[in-house]
Amino acid sequence: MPAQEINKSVVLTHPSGATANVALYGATVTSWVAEGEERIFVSKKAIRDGSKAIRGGIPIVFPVFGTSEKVKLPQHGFARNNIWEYVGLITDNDEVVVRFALKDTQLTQQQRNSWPFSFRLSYTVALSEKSLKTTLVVKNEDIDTFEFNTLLHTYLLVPDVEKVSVKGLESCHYLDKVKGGEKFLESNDLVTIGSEVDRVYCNVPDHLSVNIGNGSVIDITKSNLRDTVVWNPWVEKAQALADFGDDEYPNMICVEAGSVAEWVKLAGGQSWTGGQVLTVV
Ligand code: TA6
Repeated sequence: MPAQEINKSVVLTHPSGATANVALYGATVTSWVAEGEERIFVSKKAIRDGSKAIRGGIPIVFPVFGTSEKVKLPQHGFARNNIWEYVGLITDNDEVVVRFALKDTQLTQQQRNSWPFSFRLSYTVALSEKSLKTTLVVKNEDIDTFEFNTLLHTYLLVPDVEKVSVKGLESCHYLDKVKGGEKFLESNDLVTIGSEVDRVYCNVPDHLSVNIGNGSVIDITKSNLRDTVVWNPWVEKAQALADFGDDEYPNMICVEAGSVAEWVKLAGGQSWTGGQVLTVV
C-alpha cells in the first residue's frame, strides 16, 4: 500500500523502500526514511496527544512565525496545532503523493477570532526514492487581502550537531535572535553550530546543502520561500523545553525554509504556493 492511514497518521511507502509518516495533527511529517536511514528528528519527549505541537518532524508554521503584535495567536500560529483532513493518495507513479487540508471552519472559535479570515490550506507530501517534497497552497477564500508568515520547521536528525555544516548562506543578512534580533552579515561559506543558534537568514538562495557530518548530505531546495531559519537550542534552552530531552540537542539541527521576515500579502480569491524538496545526496 503506497499510503495507509493508521492511528491518526498516514504512512507512505515507496517501491524503493523509502517511507514517510505524516501525523494528521498539524499535518506534521514525523518520519522520513531514505536509503535505509531516518532523516527527521522527533524528540523522545514529544507530546503526541494533540495538546501541543509535536517537538520535531516538519511542523507547518502558519499564519504567524514566532509571535506578533498584529496577530494574537500562540507562537508559530495554529496550523501545527490542528487536526488536518486527510484528502487521500493523489498519485503513486515514481512518487507517492498524499494531500492534507485545513479550512478556517476547522479552527477553534478563539483561533478564528484571532485570525478572522476565510482560507483553505492544501498540503502535499511527495515521497520518492531519495526525496521528500512538501508543498503548501494557501487559498484566500475571503474578499479582503490577508497577510501571513509561513515556514516549514524542519528538524533534521544528525549524529553530532558540532560536525554539521550548512552551505549556501554566505553573504546573506540574518537576524540573530540570540543577540536580541541584531542584524549581521554571514561571512562564512559554511555555517556551523557550537552554541545556541537562532537566526533568521533573509532573502536566501533557493538551494542549501546540509552536511550531516557522517558522510551524508541533505540538499534543501525551496520555492517561493524567501528566508531560512537555523536553530539549535543548545544546553540551557534544551533544558528549558519540557518536551525536549536535555541530552537531545546534539542530535538535531533545524533548517527551516519560510517567508517570515516580511508578511506575505494575498488578495481575496488568490492562491499562494510554496514548499521545499529535501534530497539525500
Ligand atoms: O524556528 C526557531 C524558533 O522560532 C526558536 O526561536 C524556538 O522558539 C523554536 O522556533 C521552537 O519554537 P516552539 O514554539 O516549537 O517551541
